[in-house]
Amino acid sequence: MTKLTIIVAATLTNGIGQNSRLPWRLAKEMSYFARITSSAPEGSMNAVIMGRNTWESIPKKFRPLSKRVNVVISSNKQYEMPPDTATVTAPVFLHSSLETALDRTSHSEKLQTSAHRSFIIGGASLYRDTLALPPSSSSCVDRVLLTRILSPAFEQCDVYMPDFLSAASESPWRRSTHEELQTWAGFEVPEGVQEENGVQYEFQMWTR
Ligand code: FOL
Repeated sequence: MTKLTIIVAATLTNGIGQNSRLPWRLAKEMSYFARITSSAPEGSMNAVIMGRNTWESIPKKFRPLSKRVNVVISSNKQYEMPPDTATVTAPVFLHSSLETALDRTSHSEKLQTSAHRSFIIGGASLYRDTLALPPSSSSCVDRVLLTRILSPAFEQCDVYMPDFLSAASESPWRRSTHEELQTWAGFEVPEGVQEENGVQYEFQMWTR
């Protein structure tokens, strides 16, 4: 049973992107993303699983995301990783479907051991596909690390994540306490409304 954690920053109307990039620039929020997805016990690594558009949206100097196993999904069998990936700073795997990606991430030959934690880092279609995995299947999303962007509204977003909190689900989502979030993260996470560049947001964790 592979447990998957979605990590996402989304507005109150679930906006996550605009013109193939993040609608905001929040340095501390991005450090939280980097720290939580990179934190793994000595000798192990987490996996960051993403769709092809998300891979291409990561600035070249940051991809592959360091200290994490990068798993990219593209149904286009001709898709080749951009050549800048030759600078092998972190392992990168390309898969043509979510099923094979999850399969290999949970018991990979190449990885030697399985990933410590597996994070789904977007985008919208990968969030949708993974949220739809039934709880009975071999992999399932049981946790969402949601950074809720409270204001401004960012109405110009052109990509939205599914409204997982309102969608009918066999098991309801419950918001963790801030203490539970910190315990799972393994480090101190700022509590309450944060502000950067005039943008207000809050770190939340939801489980089911
Ligand atoms: N989740 C949250 N909470 N915030 C995000 O910004 C976010 N972004 C994505 C997925 N989940 C998210 C997808 N987009 C980088 C860039 C875009 C991106 C994900 C990661 C990136 O460059 N990350 C670097 C940090 C660079 C820095 O410190 O500025 C990394 O090492 O993780």
